Amino acid sequence: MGGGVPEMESRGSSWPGGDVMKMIWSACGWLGLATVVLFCQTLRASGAQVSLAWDSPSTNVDGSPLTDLAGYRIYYGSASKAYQSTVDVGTATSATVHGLEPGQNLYFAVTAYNSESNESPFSPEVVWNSDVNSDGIPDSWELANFGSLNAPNSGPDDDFDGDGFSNLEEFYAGTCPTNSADYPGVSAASSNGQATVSFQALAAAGAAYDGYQRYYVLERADDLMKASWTAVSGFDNIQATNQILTVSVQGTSFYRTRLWLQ
Ligand SMILES: [Ca+2]
Ligand SMILES: [Ca+2]
Ligand SMILES: [Ca+2]
Repeated sequence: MGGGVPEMESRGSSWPGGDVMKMIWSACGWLGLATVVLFCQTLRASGAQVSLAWDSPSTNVDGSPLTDLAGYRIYYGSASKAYQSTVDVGTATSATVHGLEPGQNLYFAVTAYNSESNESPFSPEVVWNSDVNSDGIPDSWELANFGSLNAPNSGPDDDFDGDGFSNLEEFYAGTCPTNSADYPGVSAASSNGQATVSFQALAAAGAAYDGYQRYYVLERADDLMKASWTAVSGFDNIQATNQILTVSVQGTSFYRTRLWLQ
């Protein structure tokens, strides 16, 4: 009956995994700041590879210095927060994962562990939108719309359906690249003497947009020759949820939308 045994039992029964909790909250405080980033992806013969980097935690939850950090583990898989693979990278704060398959998005998170093998919870998740042919368009979008990654006229600068918008622009806009009647734009209407301009803010939906939201700004110019476009008040930085946005028009003016993913 050594003196240390009751102490261990006591800690175990009153606060299971007490040291784990310290690591948990420490990691939340440091890895919780979206500090895990994908910083490059490249293509190799064996498939794609993805590099990740993260900041190291430096304190415990109680504010004391974290002095027994022993390493990190990368977790990843094809479904969010259901990771099938693990890589122990030691104390390195960056790592590269190889051999990824085209068309399959992968979700990554990192944990930290200490010298007692206590492990933090997962960091915020980052998504790798598979782009093994490095054309700037997620492979899942290419496969869904063109059937393969190298179909004729499926490149980012091509305009497969001839609607005036490139495939890359249609990816950003969320319109169909194989339907010439579906393209980004605004429409004008008039009712009871009041002219309006409207457009639909298409939500970023589907695997190709994992981790991204689509935003819009509606801009107006009174004189196209001067090309001085300004955002319409109340129609800037609009997060898209498939809502239809309408603005009343006074006099002669010109409208356009700009959109982006972030
Ligand atoms: Ca691609
Ligand atoms: Ca097009
Ligand atoms: Ca189209």
